[in-house]
Amino acid sequence: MHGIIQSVNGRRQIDLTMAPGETQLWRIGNQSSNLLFHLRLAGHRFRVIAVDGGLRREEAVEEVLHLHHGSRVDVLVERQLGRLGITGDPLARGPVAPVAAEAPDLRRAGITAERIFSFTQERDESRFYIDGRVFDHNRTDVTVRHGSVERWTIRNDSDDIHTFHIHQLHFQAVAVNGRAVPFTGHVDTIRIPERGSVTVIIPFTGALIAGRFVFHCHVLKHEDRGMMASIEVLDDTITSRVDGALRRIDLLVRQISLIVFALRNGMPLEWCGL
Ligand SMILES: [Cu+2]
Repeated sequence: MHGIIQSVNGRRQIDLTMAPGETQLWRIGNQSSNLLFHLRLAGHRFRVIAVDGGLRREEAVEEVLHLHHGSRVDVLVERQLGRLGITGDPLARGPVAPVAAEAPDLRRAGITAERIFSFTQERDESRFYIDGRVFDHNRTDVTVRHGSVERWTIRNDSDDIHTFHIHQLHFQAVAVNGRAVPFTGHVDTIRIPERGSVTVIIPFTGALIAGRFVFHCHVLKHEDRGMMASIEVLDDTITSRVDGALRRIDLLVRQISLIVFALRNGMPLEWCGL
C-alpha cells in the first residue's frame, strides 16, 4: 500500500522553532515502506553535510531533498526569512559543521572482482527477483574474501522503482546508466533507474564485516517478496586469526581453572578431561 498515513516522528504535523541566528542540524530519514519523498522548506535551502550516515566530501546546497527508500540525510538549516517560527534570543555564530573525515575515492583502489546483478519482477508483483531468484536464507548467493574491493553493476530490468541497499558497509557510486558520476562520498542506499543501472565500488575491507549478511531492494514490499540476496565475507586474515587465538586462550583459562579446582579438592585429573 502507498502511504495511508504520512507522519514525521510519528505525528501528522510537528512544530519546530529556531532562535534568530541559530543553525540546526536535522537528520532526516525516509523510513516509509514504499514511498519516495521530495522535501522542500519554504524560503530555505538545505546544506547537506552527510548522506546515509557518511559525511559528504563537500557540503552541497539543495532546494529539494530527494529521499529514496531507506536513505538518510544530515542537513544544516539556518534561520532565514520563511515560515519557520523564530523565537528567543539571538545565538552567537560559530562553526557548526563537523570536519569531514576523508572518505577515500575508491576509483583509485585496485578492483578485485566485477559482478553484475539484475533486479526483475513478475508483472503481477507477486515475486521480485535478484538474478532470477527469490531470497532463501539457507543459500549463500555471493562469497567475497575479506580485503576485496569489488565493482558491482546493478541493473533494474523492470519498469518499477528499486533501491539497492547493502548491510554492514558503505559504497561509492561511480556510474549511473553507464555514465560516470562525480565523487561526493560514500552511501549505503542508491536508487536504480528504471530499465537502467548503477555501478558502485564496494570495499570489503572494514574490520567488522566478516560474516554473512544481505543486500536487497529497500522497497519493503519488494524485499518481502523475494528481492534480497545473501553475501558472505570470508576472513582468513587478521580478524579471524585474532578471534581464533582469543577462543583458544579462553579455552586454556577454563582448562587451568578446572585443574586448579580439581587439585584443591583432591579430585583425579581425569575429571578435567586430561
Ligand atoms: Cu524494489
